[in-house]
Amino acid sequence: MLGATAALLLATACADGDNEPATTSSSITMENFAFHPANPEVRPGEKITVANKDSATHTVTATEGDTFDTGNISGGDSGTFTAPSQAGRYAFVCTLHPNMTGTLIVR
Ligand SMILES: [Cu+2]
Repeated sequence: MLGATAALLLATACADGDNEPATTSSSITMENFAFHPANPEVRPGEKITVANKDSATHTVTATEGDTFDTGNISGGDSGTFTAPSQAGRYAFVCTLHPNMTGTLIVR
C-alpha cells in the first residue's frame, strides 16, 4: 500500500507542473500592431524596455488602475516602465489601439 501511495503522490506532483506558456523577458517589442511577447514573464520591480518598431505611436498601459504606463512611444522610439512589486497577472493595452493587448506575468 505504501508503494501505491508514493506513486500517487508522485503523479500528483507531476500533474501540478506549470504549463503556462510564458516568455522570460525584460523587453517588449511592438511590431505590426501587436506586442511581442504578448505575455512577458518578468520579475517584481523589474525595469522593462519597450521598443516600438512600428511607425505609429503605441503605449503599454495597465488596464486596471495606474499600475504601469509607458505613456506615448513614438514610432521607432523606445520607452520603459517598472513592473509591479506584487506577483500576479496584469493585463495591459495600447491606449491608442485597444485591440493591442497583452498580460504581464510578474513572479
Ligand atoms: Cu498602439
